[in-house]
Formats: sequence, C-alpha cells, structure tokens
Amino acid sequence: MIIIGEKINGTIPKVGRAIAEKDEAYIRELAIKQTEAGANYIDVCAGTAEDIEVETLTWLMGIVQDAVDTPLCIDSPNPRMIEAVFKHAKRPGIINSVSEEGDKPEVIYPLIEGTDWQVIALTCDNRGIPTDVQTRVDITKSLVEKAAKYNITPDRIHVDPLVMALSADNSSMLTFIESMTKIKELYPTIKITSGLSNISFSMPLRKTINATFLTLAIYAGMDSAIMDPLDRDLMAALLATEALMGRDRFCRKFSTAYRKNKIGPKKK
Ligand code: THG
Repeated sequence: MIIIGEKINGTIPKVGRAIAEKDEAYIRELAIKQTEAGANYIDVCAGTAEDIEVETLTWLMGIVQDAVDTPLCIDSPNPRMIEAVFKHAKRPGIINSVSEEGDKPEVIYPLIEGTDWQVIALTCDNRGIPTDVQTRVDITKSLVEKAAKYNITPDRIHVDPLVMALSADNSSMLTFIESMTKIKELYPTIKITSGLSNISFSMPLRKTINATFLTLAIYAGMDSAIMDPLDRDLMAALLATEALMGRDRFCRKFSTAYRKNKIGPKKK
C-alpha cells in the first residue's frame, strides 16, 4: 500500500493556525512524524484563499523538503496553483489532482510530460461527481486517453473514484469497489486511490468506519490512500490487512511496527 500522508492541510484547524502564524516548526514536525510513521508521500494543501495559495503552498513545500526526503503530493483544486508551484518541487511526486473539470488535463498533463511524476485523476467533470459506476469508468477512459497524448502511461495515474458518504448512499463502498474493478479490467497497471474520511461523513465512530473501509478496499485492490498515518489504529488495520493478504513475509512489518511502538497501545 502506498500511503499519502494527509496531515499538512490548511483546512485542519491547527494546521490552518500554524500557516497563519508562519509556525515552521509545527509543519516540519508533521512532515517528520508522518515520514517516520510510514508515509510514502506527503500531501500539501494550503486550504487558504486563492490570493495567498501560491505563497502558502511554496512555503509548505519548502519546509517539507527541508525536513524529509519523502516526495510531495501537491494538493490543490486549482490547476493554475499547481502550475505555479511545480518548479519548487525537488523530486518527482504526485499531482493531486486532474479531472474532467474545465481545462485541468490541458494544464496538468503538459507539466508532467517526460517526467517521473504521477497524478491523481478524480472521476468528476463539469456536471459534478457521478452517482453511478459507468460514468466513473467513462471519465477515467477520457482522462487516460488524454494522458496518452502526453506519453503519460496508466501506471502513473492513481484514479480516485470519489467515494460518497455512506450515510447519504448506502451502496457507496460497493460502488467504489465496482468502479475500481471495472477500471482495472480496462487498465490493469493503473492505480486506484481514495481519501478515507469521506465514507464516514456524519456518522458516529468515524475512525472505525474509515479503518474498515480501508481494510475492505485494500482487499478489493486499492493501491494507495490519502490518510492519517499518525492514527495508530488505522495503521494497525493497514498492516494487519497486508499481513493477512500474504504481503508481509514472516509478518515482519507488522512485528517491527509493534516493536517500535508505532501500532497498538502507546508506550511511553
Ligand atoms: N481525494 C483526493 N485528495 C484529497 C481528498 C480526497 N485531499 C483532501 C482530502 N480528501 C484528504 N485530506 C484530509 C486531510 C485531513 C482530514 C481529512 C482529509 C482530517 N483530519 C483531521 C485531523 O488531522 O485532525 C482528523 C483526522 C482523523 O481524526 O482521522 O479530517 O478524498 N484526491
């Protein structure tokens, strides 16, 4: 499983405050802690007004790249912001994201043509987020075909089928899994990703729902997740799932995480 650490996001109140106060140490600490917890990429999202988004993203990227070697996942709904900060990235990471909204593919794809960058492709368009599987598959096809024009192969694309809240749509996870299965039938080397928190929106015990979703989604073939690697129970669920699926020889990763006090009851 590819872990994209979500903690450096200005929409989280504490992080928003750290950004407003230019608290470099707080952001630095989040980059280091997430890396130590096993994050493969560090998501950076300014979550600020557009007039200071480029400045904020550039500041966040500088701190993270100074603190750790973990590659970035540059997160902005506005492709022009990503275009503006792209040059500040020291090594290839992930662009979060492209979709069929507006001219996103035409802005994002040329940026990463001929590089080792990967991209998250959201299955939405100007009409919004589809409710059905087929529209998600159709949008994926269109985004993969446009990517091919820039020599971006499916193995560099993480499709995010945008899971809906389970409380609003009781088949939400099943739709996610069916979309994943159909998309992988078409493009066997493509990656599927998801944020974990959307599924549990407006439900009690959100963390339990998120961890159970993660477990089932990994079993069904999900390749990466935008998640909180500092959540010990979530990481325990992830490592247990990987071990149970035969991806952890001698359960070494699971045992090491336990021994290093990264999962299970916290020892001082
Ligand atoms: N797909 C893609 N990108 C995304 C999302 C997605 N980027 C933004 C978001 N969704 C994922 N990032 C976050 C970041 C923080 C939180 C949720 C999603 C969050 N954090 C709280 C905190 O850290 O304090 C609570 C964490 C917890 O208790 O679990 O809520 O879907 N492509």
